[in-house]
Amino acid sequence: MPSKLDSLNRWVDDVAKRTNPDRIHWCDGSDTEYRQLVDGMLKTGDLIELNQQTHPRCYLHRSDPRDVARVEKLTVICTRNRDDAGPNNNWMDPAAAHAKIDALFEGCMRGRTMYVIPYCMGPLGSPLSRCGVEITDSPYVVANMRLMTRMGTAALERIEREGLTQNGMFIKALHSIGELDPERRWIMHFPEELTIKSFGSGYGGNALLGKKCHALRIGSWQARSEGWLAEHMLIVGIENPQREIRYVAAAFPSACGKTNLAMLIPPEGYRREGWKVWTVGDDICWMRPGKDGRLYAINPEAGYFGVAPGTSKKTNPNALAMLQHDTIFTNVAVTEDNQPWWEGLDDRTPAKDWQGRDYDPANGPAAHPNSRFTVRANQCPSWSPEAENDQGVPIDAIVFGGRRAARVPLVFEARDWTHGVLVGASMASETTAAATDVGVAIRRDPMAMKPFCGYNFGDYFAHWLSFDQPGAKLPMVFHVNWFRKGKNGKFLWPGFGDNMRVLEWMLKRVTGEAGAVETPIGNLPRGKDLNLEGLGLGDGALDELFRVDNREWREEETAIGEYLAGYGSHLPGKLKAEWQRIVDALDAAAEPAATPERKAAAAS
Ligand code: OXD
Ligand code: MN
Repeated sequence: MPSKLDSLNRWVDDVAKRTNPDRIHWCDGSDTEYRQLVDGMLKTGDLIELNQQTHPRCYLHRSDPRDVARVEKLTVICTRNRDDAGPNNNWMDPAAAHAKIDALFEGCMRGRTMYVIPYCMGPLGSPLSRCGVEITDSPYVVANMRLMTRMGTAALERIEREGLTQNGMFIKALHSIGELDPERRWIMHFPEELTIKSFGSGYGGNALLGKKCHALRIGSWQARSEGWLAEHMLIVGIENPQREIRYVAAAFPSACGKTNLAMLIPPEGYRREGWKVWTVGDDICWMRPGKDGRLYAINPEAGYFGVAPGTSKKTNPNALAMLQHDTIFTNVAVTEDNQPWWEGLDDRTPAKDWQGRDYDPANGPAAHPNSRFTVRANQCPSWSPEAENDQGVPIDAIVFGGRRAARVPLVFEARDWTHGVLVGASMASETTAAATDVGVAIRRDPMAMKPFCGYNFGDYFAHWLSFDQPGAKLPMVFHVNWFRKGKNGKFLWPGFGDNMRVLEWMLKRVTGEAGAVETPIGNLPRGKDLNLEGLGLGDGALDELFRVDNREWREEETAIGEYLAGYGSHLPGKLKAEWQRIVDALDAAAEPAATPERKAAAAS
């Protein structure tokens, strides 16, 4: 038998009996194996070679056009008790769900190879890491898992060690692309059984099961029972001119700039002074309290599965640099000389669109709006070696944010942890192309976890609140909105590298070096608190960026209150009381707009 662990062998056997593959391949994670997989896919057309002079070992995958993003309506949490999944999730009874999806798996791998992928989420030696085994019939998934996780023999050894010695249990993650038929597609999670079953999609989070399914949905469930947090957050280290590095974790919904913030290059003046940014992770963060009361975080992933459109020399030069070699692109366009191309990259005209058709603007964007790159994390020039630290990195600030054209100021600070949890729970954002079926303009997306929390959000908020223990040294909590627009419909804030100015303020709040003014919704920087040198923002833009309109916010809080009430008896009383405190403060605020403090302070 290929593994020392009977339970693993038995599961692989059972799956093979059901799915009937021609061959079973246990993945070792070696370079040779990767090369063979790529060669095989080049032969079948699953991969297309890109220009090897400009982009060595870079390939393009064109997905089925009906399979281009996560599908939230087919994503299900299956728990014995419906209430445990909560109103934030689609729910199915586990027995009914197994029956439904097992019928689809019946004989589905006939003529195919079944790949067994042992993987570890997080550094191989870290006590914070967790392991799983994905079984799939897609070599594209195997190649992506190799870039995105620590996969192969070393992971299997850890799984065997844990399985044989402790009650350590690996996640069983079963996947088949089936026929890629959207009518025969499900992404099912059984957190009580540490099991995932996904059928009918080969795309991203639907198919690379270590990512959203394991590291977030099942991860959040495990995290609650074990006293940690599994979050949809980037992790970034900010080094100041004194060579001190402080770490920030930030939760933004999909396709709202987590990758760009994680790889930010500070503005010229900052670089001259010695500021540097270190990338630990761009999408997922697992955090747990250390002995000293601080939260320590690891990035469970080993690669980036990032959105390509919009990535350019201006928006994210680090990402562009890392995408020049050893990258798998999915659903991007290509230029005449076969280089990968997407909207926002540069002003070249592509030759073929994401479906391989001759480019015709009448067909829409050349690259699919949710086209992606998959690349090993350490290819990023700003990659932090601390990403391999078994103990994780200490987090000083947690940032929540959304894409909001109106109402929400550039940045504000929560007054304490409880308020911070409310700020996270109240998050909302305009929807993006990362999920195809959401269909609303602005949706509530608590902690950016709406599509990813594996249990009832009411219980999740309670879990967050529970970290506020005597002796805890919790991070400060902030909210940002890079996307506020002026009357002319243009973004007010330049974003990207200039977001460093906001990060600097946050970290100086942590150390007590920067000031702020209190408002009913939280503490805001005044003009003098933020380094805006060289930005050339007019007073009008500045005022609008920081404007807090109490009447608008009263409306916002009403909507938040209604949303939170949807969690009924699961909603923690403490969170409700905190919401009431903000509402009372807004009602008590005399003037309709709260900018006068800012103006007065800026003038002084
Ligand atoms: C992602 C997502 O792919 O959030 O990271 O959709
Ligand atoms: Mn994500």
